[in-house]
Amino acid sequence: MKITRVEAIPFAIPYRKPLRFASGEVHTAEHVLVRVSTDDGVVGVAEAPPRPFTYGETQAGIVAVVDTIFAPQIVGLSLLERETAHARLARTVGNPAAKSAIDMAVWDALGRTLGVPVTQLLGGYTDRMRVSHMLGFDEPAAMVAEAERMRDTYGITTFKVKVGRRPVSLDTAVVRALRDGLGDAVDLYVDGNRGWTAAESARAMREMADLGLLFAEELCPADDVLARRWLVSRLDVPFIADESAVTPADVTREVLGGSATAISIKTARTGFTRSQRTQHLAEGLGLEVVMGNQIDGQLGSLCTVAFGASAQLTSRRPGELSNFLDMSDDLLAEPLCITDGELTIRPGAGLGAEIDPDKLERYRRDR
Ligand code: MUC
Ligand code: MG
Repeated sequence: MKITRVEAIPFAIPYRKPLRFASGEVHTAEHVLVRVSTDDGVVGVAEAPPRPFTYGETQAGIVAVVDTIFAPQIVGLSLLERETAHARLARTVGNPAAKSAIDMAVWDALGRTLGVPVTQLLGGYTDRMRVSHMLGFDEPAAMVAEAERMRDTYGITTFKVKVGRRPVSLDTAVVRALRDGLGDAVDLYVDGNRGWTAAESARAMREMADLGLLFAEELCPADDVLARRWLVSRLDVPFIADESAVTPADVTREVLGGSATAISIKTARTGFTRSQRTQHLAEGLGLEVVMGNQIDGQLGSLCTVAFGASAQLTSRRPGELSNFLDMSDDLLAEPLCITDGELTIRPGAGLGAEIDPDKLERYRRDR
């Protein structure tokens, strides 16, 4: 069970359709595959999606930090020394996606070594999650058409609508068109990626008060401390902290400070080890949790569902598990399938994921 090698392999797969939101846009999945090998010949895998507009990481930066700082700190540890691995990675500030991919690849390697699914090691609550699909910026008719396609093809009935544009009516018109077009049989919530001010957010939420939204997420910057507390105190739906609450300490600060009332857990930025700390904190604080999407590929989505399905709190709400559908291809040998609005975990050992060697050869960018 001794870790002998940690590799970071950059790859690039184009999106069929770019995803646009208030803090950025994504045209190509320029991610990093992390592989952790052991002296038993086991290889654990996970995926790091760089999000420079949220955490400052880039593809080249992730490869560099894994190769030069993290790999030397991890090689030689046992797969059972995960807290030691976590403490060593934590000596370096930032780099959440790089650290998380290593953490999840270690868990995957442990599951493969023991012959059990990671989701069972984490808690084993259920084997599936309902799926929520994230709708990026477009014209109202195009966003309604995409939601209808997701509903009719995959049975998805929960949608997170990206908002945060100016004037706010651009987005409120979309949400109204979705409610009018899809009716009350779907659940809708909005995510502003910090695009509006608190006052614009309050106005937009007033304009949408009759649309039965489930949640509002990160509508305005958390750094506007008093304005955000003011906003959250006026809302009658839970306000999800996403990019403002990456670490468990951030969650404590945001929630006890009155600037969030629910949280998004993203395995792409807190791995399994830290996501579990955040989950336990949320349970203690009595918070709603949504398993979020860091615009993950299939491997990242598999990590999200493995974690989300492992506990009651994290599997209660639909998880954001479907944006890999917008990619033109992926690395997994057997693609993920969303059926009747649900994604199930893979039954095999670890994450149950096999990387297709031909696809990796085709998309890797280090040769
Ligand atoms: C989300 O929930 O915000 C878009 C930007 C980012 O950091 O994550 C995605 C999805
Ligand atoms: Mg968000």
